[in-house]
Amino acid sequence: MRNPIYLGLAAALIALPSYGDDLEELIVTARHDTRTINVTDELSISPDVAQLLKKAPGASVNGNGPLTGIPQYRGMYGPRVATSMNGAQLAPSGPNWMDPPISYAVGGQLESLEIYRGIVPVSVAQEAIGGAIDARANRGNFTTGEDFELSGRMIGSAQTVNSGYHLNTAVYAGNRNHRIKAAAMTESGDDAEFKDGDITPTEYERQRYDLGYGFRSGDHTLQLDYGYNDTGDSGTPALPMDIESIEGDLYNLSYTLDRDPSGLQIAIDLYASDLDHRMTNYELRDAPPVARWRRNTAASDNLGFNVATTLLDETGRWVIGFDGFSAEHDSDIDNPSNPMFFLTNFNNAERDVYGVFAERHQEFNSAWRGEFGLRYNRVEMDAGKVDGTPATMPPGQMLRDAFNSAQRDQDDNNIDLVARAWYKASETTSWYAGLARKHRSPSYQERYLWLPLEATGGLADGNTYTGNIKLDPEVSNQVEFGLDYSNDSLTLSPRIFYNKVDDYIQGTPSEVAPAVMLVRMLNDMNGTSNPDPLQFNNVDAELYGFDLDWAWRVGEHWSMSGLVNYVRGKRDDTSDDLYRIAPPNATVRLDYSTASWSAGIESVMYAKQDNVSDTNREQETSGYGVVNMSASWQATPSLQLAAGVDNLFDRKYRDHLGGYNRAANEDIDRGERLPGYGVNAFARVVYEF
Ligand SMILES: [Cu+2]
Repeated sequence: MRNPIYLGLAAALIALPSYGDDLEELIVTARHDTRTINVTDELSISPDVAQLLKKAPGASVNGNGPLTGIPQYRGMYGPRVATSMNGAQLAPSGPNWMDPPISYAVGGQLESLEIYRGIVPVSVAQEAIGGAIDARANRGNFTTGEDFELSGRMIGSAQTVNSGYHLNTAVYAGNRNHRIKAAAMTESGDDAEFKDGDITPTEYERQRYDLGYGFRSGDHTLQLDYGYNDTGDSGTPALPMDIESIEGDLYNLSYTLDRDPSGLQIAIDLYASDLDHRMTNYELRDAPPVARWRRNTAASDNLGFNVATTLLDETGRWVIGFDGFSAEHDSDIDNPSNPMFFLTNFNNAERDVYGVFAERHQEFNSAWRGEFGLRYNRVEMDAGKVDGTPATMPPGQMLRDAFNSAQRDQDDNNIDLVARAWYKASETTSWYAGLARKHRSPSYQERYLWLPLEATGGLADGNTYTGNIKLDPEVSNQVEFGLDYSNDSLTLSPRIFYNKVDDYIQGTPSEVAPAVMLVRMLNDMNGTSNPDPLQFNNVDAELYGFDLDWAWRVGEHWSMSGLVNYVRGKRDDTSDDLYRIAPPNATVRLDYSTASWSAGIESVMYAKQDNVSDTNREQETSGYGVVNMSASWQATPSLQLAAGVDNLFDRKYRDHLGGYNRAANEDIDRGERLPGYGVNAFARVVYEF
């Protein structure tokens, strides 16, 4: 098999600079079109970092369980939204994304969490037709002296809705050449409550350990990071199984050359992760009859690299680079009470992406600024042969034999284009327009799911699917316009967008006769009533809408802020709507702050969602509003105390993105949309030294 690490090393050597000292000193203000969520200020006690994204315009979260939030941005989610952590990509071990990439970011240790607004620059992510998220961990600081300086951060929080707690300690030591980090986190919670009972199973437990070492000499920095994730029994009531374990080793080696002031930067990342996962349908929820117990053991091995060079000149900068990411997936299903039963769900399903890009940031004059990007990606996929007990039945046998004799290796060549421009009309007002054409090749589930199952990357729609090896890549054609207004007291950033996606990958009623036959046969045998399966196919879709964030400072202590999000997703080839699209929503927040303490109250309002997908048998959801409040007090320069209440009025509501209940529960019917959490009082202590 190709080994991207060696390619990366070779590439790194080639990329080493032949810089001269004649580059002119020039200061260019980088103006990322991003929203940075200030992790220290945001008072989120959720164990799920994805929840923080709701503070950014256009972003929401598909929830399948307390640790499994899948970011949604302007109606797109899953592999359509790129996530990187310290420059590293990661393909979840769970075929249902029980461990979405962002779940490996540790909230209390983040230096920043950024979400790119709208069209994603080609330099930022390989495949990002729906957005990009970048999480950066705090690695500590180099200092100026010989002596090591010690610093650290301890966080403890607790909440009432699930008796959950979170403890996180990070210790940093650094001098001018070395920095060291050691961190540990533990968290757990019971089943969450809502007004009429408990949401089961939503218990969770997770530990995380991180070590980092950095070496700096002159302009050169070398950094080595290691993380170990250990998730235990954790519920996912919107999915057919619950997490028994997610164990992950994450490795990251990076080198940066930062030639300030000449303005040459080189960044090289080599990274890998080794993720193992197990889930069952009988441990955390009421078990089905023993014959239908299922245990799924899955793994993903990830390897990747990025090499990027930034070169400043008098009128802007070039960013040129290349990257590779390789993910390999295995998933096996068995029944511990029946050694005869086995099923190879995915065997060595491999997906490699190799990309090369060039991006130009150009300052035309004091008013006009542009960004132009070109990226070529080659996507290579393959999967090994499969088998399983269901293949002892004729339709299963037909599916297996068809899959095993098919040409499973598939290559795509994708060319992405981005053009964006900003016009600064005055000191307060800047206009923006963006155009892009971007591709996403199918996921391994979409291509290689051979037997009708619900292993869909967390769609959680209750349908079984089969893949389609011959799928074409999605082609997204995007256009967006916006305004950034900012004066002494008011900032306002509206955007409107239109995204036409040719060959959008969507489950459609299966025309694979043995797949339909098998589901019907199993219904007869088991007395179940599963609907006919879907198959992943290329259709056409469009998504459009607008989003806005605003902030208004009213006098010295008072401020108001808010978000407005609207997105509509439709099929273009038939009259159906797209599945699991966030309803229109708005947040309004009022804050009072002094130097040492602050308090805020916010109202979060969601409209009903009645634009739902018939194909996915999606249920409509009513609108609702929730009120949250919080306060924080900087007791001493090193000690911060905070407390708050979410869902103050214990409102019973259903989050349209929250999925349907799949576990027996006397308080919530099966198939009913899951309720949101009830009233939740929480407290947090942050101690920094
Ligand atoms: Cu899983």
